[in-house]
Amino acid sequence: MKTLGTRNNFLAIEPKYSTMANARIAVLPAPYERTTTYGKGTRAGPRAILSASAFVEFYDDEFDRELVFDVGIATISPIQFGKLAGPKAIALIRKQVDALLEKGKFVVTLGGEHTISLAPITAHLAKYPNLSVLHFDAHSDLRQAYEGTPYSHASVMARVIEHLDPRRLVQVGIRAQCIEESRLIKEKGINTFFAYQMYNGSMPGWQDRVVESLTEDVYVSFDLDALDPAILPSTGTPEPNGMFWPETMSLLRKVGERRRIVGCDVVELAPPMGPKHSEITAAKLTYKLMNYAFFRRSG
Ligand SMILES: [Mn+2]
Repeated sequence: MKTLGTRNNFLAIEPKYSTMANARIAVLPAPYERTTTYGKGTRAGPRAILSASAFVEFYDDEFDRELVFDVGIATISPIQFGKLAGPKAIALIRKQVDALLEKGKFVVTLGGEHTISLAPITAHLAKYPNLSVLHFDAHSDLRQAYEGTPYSHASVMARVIEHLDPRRLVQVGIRAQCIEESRLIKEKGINTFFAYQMYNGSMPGWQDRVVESLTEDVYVSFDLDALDPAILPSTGTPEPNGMFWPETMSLLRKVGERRRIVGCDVVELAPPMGPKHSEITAAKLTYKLMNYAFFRRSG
């Protein structure tokens, strides 16, 4: 598998820490965009995260650690989708994630639209049967189909629960959905933490309740529109009443402390939709996710 060099890879890392042989973490850019609805541009998301990551510090103050030099991070060449769409595109990503998992890598997939998450989630589920999915999003993404396709960014979690016990899907930051999605959440016992509950005081200790809802092995699927548009405006479908940085970090820290994060994705950055600081925030979030995942591990 081809990897990107220092000038283009995640964090702009020299080869000593960024070749496949030297890296425990693999970043897989999947610039797939077919079904975005409001704002376009998620196909430029992975490249923008990689470019911005050159300005993220190697050193993490919270952990007093330069994770990149402890474990190494390789960035795979972006997947070329050509005309592939829907299940064929998902299969292409799945093949790459499977190959990386087989090599023992911790895989971080960068979208692209949220549809891509189906591939790494099912790949991790095959390796970790006890998996639960921690899904950060403004939207529950549980529509059976959207604008005629079941492989839509608005339907990705409806596809996921065809493979995963719906009670093992834990959603946070949710604040925009249709009534059918709301009914499905109740009917299937999906663990959805709505933004209004997180913020109106009706659910004290919601962060601990999120962690308690998770099994030991956790996959984190992070749609960047979970964050408030004030801190990350560049997404295809921004929604008010989103999550802010400190609570996002403290929740991820709790998950890293009490569970095992086995893989993650960061999706839905749409650079043309807003200012540059979104890109830095997305890149920093991606590195923080790695730090929380390796919280209890030396390598
Ligand atoms: Mn979303």
